[in-house]
Amino acid sequence: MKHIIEQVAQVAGYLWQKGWAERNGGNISYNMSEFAPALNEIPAISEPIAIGLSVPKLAGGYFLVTGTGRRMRYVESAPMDNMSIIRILPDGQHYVIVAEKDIRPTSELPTHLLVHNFLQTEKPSNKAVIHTHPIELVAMSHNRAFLTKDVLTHLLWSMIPETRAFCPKGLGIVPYTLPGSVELAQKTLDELHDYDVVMWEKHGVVAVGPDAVEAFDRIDVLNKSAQIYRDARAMGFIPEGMSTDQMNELKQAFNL
Ligand code: 2HA
Ligand code: ZN
Repeated sequence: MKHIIEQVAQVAGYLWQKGWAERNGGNISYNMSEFAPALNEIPAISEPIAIGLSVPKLAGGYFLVTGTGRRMRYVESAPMDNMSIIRILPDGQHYVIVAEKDIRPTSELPTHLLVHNFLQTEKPSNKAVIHTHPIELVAMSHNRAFLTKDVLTHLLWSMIPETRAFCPKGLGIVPYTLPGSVELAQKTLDELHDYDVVMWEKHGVVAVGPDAVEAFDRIDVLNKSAQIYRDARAMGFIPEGMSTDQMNELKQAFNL
């Protein structure tokens, strides 16, 4: 458990260093249900709180979650003053806080839990969910032409071979939706069937991964491509991008 808390704290620090986590921007959650036997012994320190939606597959499960209004830079320096561990109650519609302090979870909890509910059976090796505000990717979501399905995916893949190799499913797109809403959670889930990273138009991204570092890296490779695109445009030309032949060669060589 200590290792997981340390790793989530480390990744919170990366988000701040990248400039992706202004004020309280962004949030991280991690599925800690494997530690249920030990965590079951801990009494609740909050009353039952409604999730606002139903996550039946998570009943009895545990999640490490960054706190609402908390800053990523302080999640790094004082992890358990800025995160808590929650237990999902048997009804799948309420949770209680069990550790360490009564810190209320992120405003994006509906998305985090609905995504974990999906991962539980569809992508069980993925335990971490990150939401953050990567500057260049968010900037690109202000161009309507990039919001058509897979236009941005192919552009980003073509900027540098690593992006396709390490984010082989590309980038899903969710049209602008109110932050923290159940509607945003549901639309995110729809995209996660096909992608591991999803863009929230004019807001940020959500990524899943086996752990917090892997989820972070999926965003980082996509944003690196966005930076290369931006820099080429800033140098005064439209980047050529890798050719279709080069992309196909890569796909075969890396079995993508
Ligand atoms: O945690 O980023 O989307 C603050 C946010 C909400
Ligand atoms: Zn956000």
